[in-house]
Amino acid sequence: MKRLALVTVAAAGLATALPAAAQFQKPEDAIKYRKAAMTVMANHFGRIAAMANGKAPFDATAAQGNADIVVMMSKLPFAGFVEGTASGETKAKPEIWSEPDKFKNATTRMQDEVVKLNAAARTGSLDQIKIAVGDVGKSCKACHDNYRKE
Ligand code: ASC
Repeated sequence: MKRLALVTVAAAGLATALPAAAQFQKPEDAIKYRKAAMTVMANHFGRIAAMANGKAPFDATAAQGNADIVVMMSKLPFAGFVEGTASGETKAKPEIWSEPDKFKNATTRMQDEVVKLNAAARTGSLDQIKIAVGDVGKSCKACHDNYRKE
């Protein structure tokens, strides 16, 4: 049992350490993966945004749970932006690969903002959440404006 646990932990560590490209059999798989991760992230962010915008009743516990999911999901999409995935069923702009440092900065900004949203959710203050939701939204938009086709 102990050995099995060790093997499982080792396997999980290896899986996360593998280069992103090795995780996808085909370019389409990477595109599907990143879109799926974005979809789940947007859905759970949207549930908090709905509370912030008065479109859903404020539920502090639900806001916290959704923020946890957003933080986790925010780490995932970018492994899917592997070389050779600028065409196909994607709105990704070629600038993602021609200016990787700028793209990375934009993704890091979003990841930082969702961590702040999670902290705001933990205060239980809707006012704090409203501010953080606005900042997260701006970080989503900034990246989409530069790196996503219409
Ligand atoms: C969302 C969502 C986005 C961002 C963006 C903010 O809820 O799905 O892509 O916010 O619309 O401008």
